[in-house]
Amino acid sequence: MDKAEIRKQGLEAGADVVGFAAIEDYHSKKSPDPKTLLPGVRSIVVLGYREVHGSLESPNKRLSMMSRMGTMDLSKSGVYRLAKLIEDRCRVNAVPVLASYPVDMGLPAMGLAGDLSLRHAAIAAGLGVFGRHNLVIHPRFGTRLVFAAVLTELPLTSDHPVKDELCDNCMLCVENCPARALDTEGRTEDLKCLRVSQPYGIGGLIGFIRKLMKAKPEEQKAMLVSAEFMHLYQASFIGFQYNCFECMTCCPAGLER
Ligand code: B12
Ligand code: SF4
Ligand code: SF4
Repeated sequence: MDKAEIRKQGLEAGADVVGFAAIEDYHSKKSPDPKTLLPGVRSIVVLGYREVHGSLESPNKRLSMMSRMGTMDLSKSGVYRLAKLIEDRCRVNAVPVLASYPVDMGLPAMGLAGDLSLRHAAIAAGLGVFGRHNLVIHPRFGTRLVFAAVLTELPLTSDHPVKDELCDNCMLCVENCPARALDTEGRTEDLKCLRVSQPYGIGGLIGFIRKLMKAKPEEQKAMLVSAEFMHLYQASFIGFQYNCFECMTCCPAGLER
């Protein structure tokens, strides 16, 4: 399979964009060496799936999250399908990398670094550039792309990098971030973002358990039927719940609709 055929198959599997990076062009200082994921790795196929605009912009953030999960499911089946096709047709190994979780929850990453940095992979694969919000902006789909990837042993060349500065520093993302997590250029303050964007994530769970342990028996009974506990329960089986998508929705850069 050549790049054109892999791209065609990726698009047929539901991706909106497909890009290629030779492994030498992928640089992410804080991420593991890709050889620890696939010893013979030579290239990365990056697939971008656009978010559903109506859901992303919905005032009901449950619908935005639902749409994110649907988009991630689509990307999951896309990368598994493509990886198997590459293995069958080219007789090389391939490794799908999912859009988000699972990630290493142990030290030092503690859930804050993926096995492959999909933003750095997307940039190396010619799918966009970093914006002031530290997310990748695509020339057509803007910030509204979810990425997933397939590592392969095929010697594929990188696509041309995006040369344009798509972010014009309008600062809308910084001003609209409810957590003020983007105030420092080139750095997202992870914990500030997490507290607002995932109120029912690990931080919320630890806070709830601490309060529960200190509460009197009657208060404990009430806490276990509270909305807070119900949200935590739901997060425990759906995986995670983002409540904030502001930096994605407010960014006008590159967005063609
Ligand atoms: C852990 C994680 C987080 C952590 C952040 C940890 C971190 N510092 O990266 C938290 C929970 C805070 C988070 C938040 C969000 N995330 Co997140 N997250 C991830 C995940 C799973 C791993 C990221 C990782 O490995 N980071 C570690 C290393 C690579 O980070 P780093 O080297 O420190 O780089 C950081 C900075 O240094 C800076 N940076 C690095 N190099 C350069 C160069 C330039 C020029 C600039 C300007 C900046 C810059 O960018 C990074 C942001 O802090 C990825 C999926 C994946 N496997 O890649 C998704 C991912 C990055 N998240 C994504 C999204 C959309 C979000 C949120 C909008 C949440 C939401 N509602 O969806 C927010 C946005 C926060 C923001 N504006 O930065 C998307 C980004 C898509 C895109 N178009 O870019 C990804 C790729 C998921 C996906 N499959 O699409 N996320
Ligand atoms: S909202 Fe404005 S400043 Fe932020 S990334 Fe987009 S174009 Fe750049
Ligand atoms: S997801 Fe929300 S809280 Fe996190 S950086 Fe983006 S706007 Fe800020």
